[in-house]
Amino acid sequence: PGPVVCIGETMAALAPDPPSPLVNAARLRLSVAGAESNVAMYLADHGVPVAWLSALGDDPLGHRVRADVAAAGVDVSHVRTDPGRPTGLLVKDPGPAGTSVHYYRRGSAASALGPEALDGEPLSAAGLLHLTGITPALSESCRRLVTRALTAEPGARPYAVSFDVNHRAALWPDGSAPTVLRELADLADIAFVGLDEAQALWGDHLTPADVRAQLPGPRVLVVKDGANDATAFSDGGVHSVPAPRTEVVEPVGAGDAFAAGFLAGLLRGGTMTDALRLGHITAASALQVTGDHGPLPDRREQEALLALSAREWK
Ligand code: KDG
Repeated sequence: PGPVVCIGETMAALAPDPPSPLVNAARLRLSVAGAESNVAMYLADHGVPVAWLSALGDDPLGHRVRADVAAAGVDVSHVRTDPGRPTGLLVKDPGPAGTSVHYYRRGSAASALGPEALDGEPLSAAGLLHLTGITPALSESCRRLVTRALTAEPGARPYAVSFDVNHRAALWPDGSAPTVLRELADLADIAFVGLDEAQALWGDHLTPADVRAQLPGPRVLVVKDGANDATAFSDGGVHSVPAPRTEVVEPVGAGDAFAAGFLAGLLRGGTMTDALRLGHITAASALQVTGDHGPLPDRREQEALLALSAREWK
């Protein structure tokens, strides 16, 4: 199969350092935040050839985003520079009840992406396209991009599409998220959703099996339940793997890391159990750092973890 292509917006991110409510903060740390480029960076860590396709402003924050994603081994040669629009910005506000996120992304360069991003390179050579439920919330043209990728006629789409629901409540003020995200996720070949996310969107008491009943379309559906299990539903049946116990420094980015590990496992030709384990191993790398992107265990350590018996893994 050809390389993986991840499409979506990546923003510059500012966070008080040390963590404190923004109103009292004196210093901010600059980093880079974007669900799809996180997936791309972790895929690159796993040795999977991967391109990130997006648009950035012709501004210093855009140059920083491009450089950071490229430094992780991701092909950024198809990222467009839009001189008329800024790079999006995310500002974190840590508080006693958790960290809230403030977006400054309306009218950003990436929000002007549209379905034409799917024409020509790099999609013409791709084996897998990874999208998330963030993109359809960004603008009308971004929604058309995701809809076109997922509804292409058989044969018009030589690549599989993977879709992580990634519900960001702040981006859906009109309340349409439950309907739109369910319809889009159901069209994907591979879909990811957190159980808490599915419950917030589609019903308080859903079990993973109920989520599968809501989303019968994807060939592979992964329902993640945080520190508990991740369950994959596929033609081959239902496979659950518990999350290893991990010290949690900051959870942001762990969902993206999980998706990358799972996809890398499938692309290596592993079993569903191998793919779920690699998802958990990759997520643990994100949980142990304050940023979105932490270092993976080396390949030998990964192989040793994949080789454990089910009882040893627990
Ligand atoms: O998955 C982590 C992302 O949520 C974060 O990096 C920022 O992409 C982001 C968003 O739109 O919230």
